[in-house]
Amino acid sequence: MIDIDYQVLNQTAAELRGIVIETSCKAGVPHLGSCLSCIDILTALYWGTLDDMPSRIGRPDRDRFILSKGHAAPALFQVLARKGMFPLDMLDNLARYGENGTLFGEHPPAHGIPGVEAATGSLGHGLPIGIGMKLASRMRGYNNRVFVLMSDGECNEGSVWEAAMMAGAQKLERLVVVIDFNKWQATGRSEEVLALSPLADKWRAFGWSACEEDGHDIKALSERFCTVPDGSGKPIAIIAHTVKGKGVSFMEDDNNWHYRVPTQDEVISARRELGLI
Ligand SMILES: Cc1ncc(C[n+]2csc(CCOP(=O)(O)OP(=O)(O)O)c2C)c(N)n1
Repeated sequence: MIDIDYQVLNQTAAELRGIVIETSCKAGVPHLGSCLSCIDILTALYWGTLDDMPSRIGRPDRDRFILSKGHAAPALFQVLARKGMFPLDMLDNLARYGENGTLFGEHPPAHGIPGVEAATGSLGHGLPIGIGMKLASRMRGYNNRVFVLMSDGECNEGSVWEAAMMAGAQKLERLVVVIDFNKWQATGRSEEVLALSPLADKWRAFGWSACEEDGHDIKALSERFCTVPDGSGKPIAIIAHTVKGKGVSFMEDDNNWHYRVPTQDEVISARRELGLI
């Protein structure tokens, strides 16, 4: 278990929120609510759980993380830069964010950004990729862990359940799915678009060990992640209950922030609420 100061991590998460909000405004990048929803999960993973980076990058037995909800890439890019995967100033040219020729688009690209393990953005593909990685590393005798962060809307994809069945059958005990369960998807409430309940029981029925956590409790998440494998011999699904837009009162649980970009005044209000100014 890593020795962690969770007060510092909560501050890290607040700073990440602030910079992601600024980026959205400057570069016109959407999916702000989606990014804010999963920042505590990313913080718990990168500062509380995963191998030291970047020293282990390139090693075949490294832990892996796949952002299957690829539209939260702006949050991942900030995390990777702060973990030393690439210089922060690579992110500076935000005016080009999303334009042809830049590495930093709305989704993670396959190549070019150190620490990005897979191109994602087409929902429903991160778990199959993670299963392939874990199967390959198990064949080679590595005890690494593979974490896949998915969204709740993504669980509407058939590919997720085909993959879930495969991982359960293969007893991939070092494979972990974290579901950012914010109860929204792009166009409405997840339960109304295509009901997911009972979500944990669905994963269990596919041969997984499943549990539910507060997706904004960095300590609880880190402690849970550090218990992988959990002794059940099964892959693990962690249903992380979250709030879309978490951290900024006028964005929380308001799905307009799936696509909306903040004004400069809204950036200032948000940063003030986050205690950054
Ligand atoms: C296969 C596929 N279909 C549609 C989209 C367009 N799309 C982007 S985000 C999104 C849904 C967002 O809701 P959810 O997946 O629950 O993630 P959240 O933003 O709420 O975390 C959709 C449909 C996509 N990226 N991939």
